[in-house]
Amino acid sequence: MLIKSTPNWVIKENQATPEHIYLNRRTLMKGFAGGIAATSIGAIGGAAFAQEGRAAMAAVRNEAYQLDRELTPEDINLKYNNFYEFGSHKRISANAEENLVSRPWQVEIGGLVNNPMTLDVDELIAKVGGLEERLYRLRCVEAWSMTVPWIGFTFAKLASLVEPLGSAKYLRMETFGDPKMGNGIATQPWYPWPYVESITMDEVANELAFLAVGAYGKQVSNSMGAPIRMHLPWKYGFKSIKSIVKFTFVEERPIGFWEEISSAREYGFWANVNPEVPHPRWSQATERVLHTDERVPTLLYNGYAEQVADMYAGIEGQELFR
Ligand SMILES: Nc1nc2c(c(=O)[nH]1)N[C@H]1C(S)=C(S)[C@@H](COP(=O)(O)O)O[C@H]1N2
Ligand SMILES: [Mo]
Repeated sequence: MLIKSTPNWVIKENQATPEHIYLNRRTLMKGFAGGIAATSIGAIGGAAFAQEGRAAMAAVRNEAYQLDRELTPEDINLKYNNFYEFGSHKRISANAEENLVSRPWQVEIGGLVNNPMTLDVDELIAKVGGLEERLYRLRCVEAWSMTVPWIGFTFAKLASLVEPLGSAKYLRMETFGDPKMGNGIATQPWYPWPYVESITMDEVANELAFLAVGAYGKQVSNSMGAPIRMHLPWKYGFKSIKSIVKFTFVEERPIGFWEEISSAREYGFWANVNPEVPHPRWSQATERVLHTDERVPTLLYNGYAEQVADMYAGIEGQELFR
């Protein structure tokens, strides 16, 4: 089989560069118009595209997913992060940019499935076929929020590739655990590395459950969890594990990274957003919108009740909101 060196979802630079900047640069290159020095041509090109060296990604926006607020500027999403593998503070961006080697990247999908596979992330993307863009809200358990234009595919598509068996009850996900790549792993040995998260098979099948491989029209940045991370917009952000290396369909409920750290007292398995259920140390009634600094009311299931509430009917006795 012929393997194309450039996957067909990577669009060419001239298609990705905003039109006015592309034309402008071409004009400049042709005629050196207006006495602009050659060095500034490079600067214009650099600013227009691939300032972080990430390839552009083409995807059709799925209009079913609308936001009730503005899109968070890209720069804020790139530079305000939780990614403990690179340190336990929000400014891990430069460290992740420098040290996370997100390609080539092997992804293992196995456990209780008919068709286990280990493949390169770009091969996986090609295999699922058809990326879409979705605008999603993200609500961190720390009571701040942002919105993200993710590019990716549903968990359901991943599941249909490997065909889970009837005995599978949960999907377990794992982040890379190499301390040479994430120095926070070495400097914070008291944490239960690698980062693990999991969801139920109902949640795997839910239309909202999304695996992101891009954001803002490009490959997802290292700081945001390159090359592949999950996003479950109705749950607190800690569920949405980054830089995934392994998906395993299992029978027993796995214990998540934060669940283990807090002995399930502060961060539980379900972690569904609910303004009426406070965290043991703070209220969840409102959230700070990152780029405007506004405080707005938090919504049940982060505003996605219509798509997800059904999954929790009959298990209200469990700690669904922590
Ligand atoms: N591997 C890994 N995944 C992770 C985290 C982490 O520390 N390590 N932090 C989580 C938390 S608490 C949040 S709020 C989101 C933050 O995603 P963002 O930095 O893209 O906003 O990632 C989640 N996924
Ligand atoms: Mo978070």
